Amino acid sequence: MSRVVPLTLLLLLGCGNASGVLNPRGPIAAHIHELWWLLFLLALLVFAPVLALLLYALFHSRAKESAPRRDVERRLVVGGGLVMPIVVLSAVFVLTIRSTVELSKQPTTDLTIQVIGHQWWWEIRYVDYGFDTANEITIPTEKNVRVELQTRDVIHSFWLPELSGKVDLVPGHTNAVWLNAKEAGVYQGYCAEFCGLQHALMKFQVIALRSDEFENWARAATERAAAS
Ligand SMILES: [Cu+2]
Repeated sequence: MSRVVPLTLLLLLGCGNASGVLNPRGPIAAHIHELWWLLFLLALLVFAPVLALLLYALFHSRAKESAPRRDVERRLVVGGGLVMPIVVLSAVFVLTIRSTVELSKQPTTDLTIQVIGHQWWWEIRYVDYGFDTANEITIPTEKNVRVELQTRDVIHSFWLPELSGKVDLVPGHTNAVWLNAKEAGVYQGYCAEFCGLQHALMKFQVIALRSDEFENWARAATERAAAS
């Protein structure tokens, strides 16, 4: 018991970064959240019977060989070893393909932002306005924001759990992810690919502002950039 409490606390602390996955605040994250629950339930469908059989085997001594027993064993092998994997893996395959198709659809773009990964920070370029920031991405709510992802050194991964899935930044290649925040607020983002000694510190924030507030902010930032 003395070890259970610290271990449980350690596991819960490990969930800190992933909390946003279970709290989606945009359409892409909501879709991933739904897929996560479906896969979890399918995994439970396999795990629960296996655990039940394991407990049964632990607490019941081996019975003598008999024709009815062999019949039960045959049914277990065919049902658990053939039918169930086919049903579960087919369901996982269909769900995965459905999500891949859904998430690869490209919505109309209201705003384009370039994000460039560096060891160990994020360069943000507002190409529609002509100014840059670092480690902080400001977006308008209820708009489709296309984020173009590049890297200047190694592979990084852009992960904003409450709004989108993970997308890698690959040298010599441009990937893209769409953000659409339903509510104004601050969303925490992470690099999800080990990229060197300070990888764990490579975080960023997305600040979602109402459209009119975003336009005021962008105008002021453009003026500051022009004056400097
Ligand atoms: Cu990293």
